Amino acid sequence: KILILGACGQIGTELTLALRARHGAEAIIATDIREGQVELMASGPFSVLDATDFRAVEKIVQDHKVEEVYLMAAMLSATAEKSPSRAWELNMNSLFHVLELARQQQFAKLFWPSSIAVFGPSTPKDNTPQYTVTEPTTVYGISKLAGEGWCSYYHRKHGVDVRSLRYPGLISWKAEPGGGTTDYAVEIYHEALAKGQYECFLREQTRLPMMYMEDAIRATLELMEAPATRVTIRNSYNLGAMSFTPAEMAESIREHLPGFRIGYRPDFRQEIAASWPERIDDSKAREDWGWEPRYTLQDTTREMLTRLRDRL
Ligand code: VAH
Repeated sequence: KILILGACGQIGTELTLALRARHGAEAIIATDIREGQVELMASGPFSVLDATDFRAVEKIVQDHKVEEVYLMAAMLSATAEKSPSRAWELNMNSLFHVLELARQQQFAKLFWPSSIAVFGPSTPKDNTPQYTVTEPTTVYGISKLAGEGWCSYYHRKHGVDVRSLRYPGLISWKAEPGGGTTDYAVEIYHEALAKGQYECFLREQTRLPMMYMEDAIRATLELMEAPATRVTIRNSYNLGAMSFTPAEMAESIREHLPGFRIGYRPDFRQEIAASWPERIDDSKAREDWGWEPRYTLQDTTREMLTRLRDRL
């Protein structure tokens, strides 16, 4: 059985659906602090579960004889800046609980998402290497960097098979993103279809590493299914696909909606975005377990506009 904590989030929703397609609905125990969107809730068993409640997580692991855990519950960068202590508690205590259960051999394999947010202003921004300076300036980035250290520690000291990816900004249509700095890259499609225009909260030329959700889900499953001997990085793998600015994104939308207009009104999230890399070097993921992205910005824009139109 596979347990997903945070199954109703932007990644959790699609991860749950992909794992259910692969292993069967009953093999996946989906949990979150509250219910999620319709398709997810109709796809198989769901339980309300607080990922920071050790006894509750332990009980569900034991009751269902869970062998694998995906901890997708977290507070993202923008929201975390407004609630630092709650962000730290959610992001760290949930991780400690599952690392401890894995150390006690109550389950065998753990996935935990990190982020390009572990990099800061002192990190080289172009082709950011796997090994480089990591001085995050956001609450979220600090928690993700600390979490990477604990994952590596539990692997080295206790042999825990924990695997992690430094996701770039993720673009998806099935579930809304929640409180991220890269969420502009999702909102823009909704607004382009609804209003023909979008007011972006980042600057026109802010270049960020991004990825379409299909690629992110495939990377997660490929990493988790790789032989343990191929997984040589046990803090977290750099993972990349594309990099673009809001201006370039608007251009790709105008290929489908010629009249689309974009305006810029940077807010506090601009400072967060400006502290992150522009392009990621993910050669270690490519060497170790054969990572290869498939979606470009053009593919992403075509997919997003088509799917959102069909849903409207
Ligand atoms: C955020 N989507 O914006 C997340 C992610 C790299 C960005 O960590 O906080």
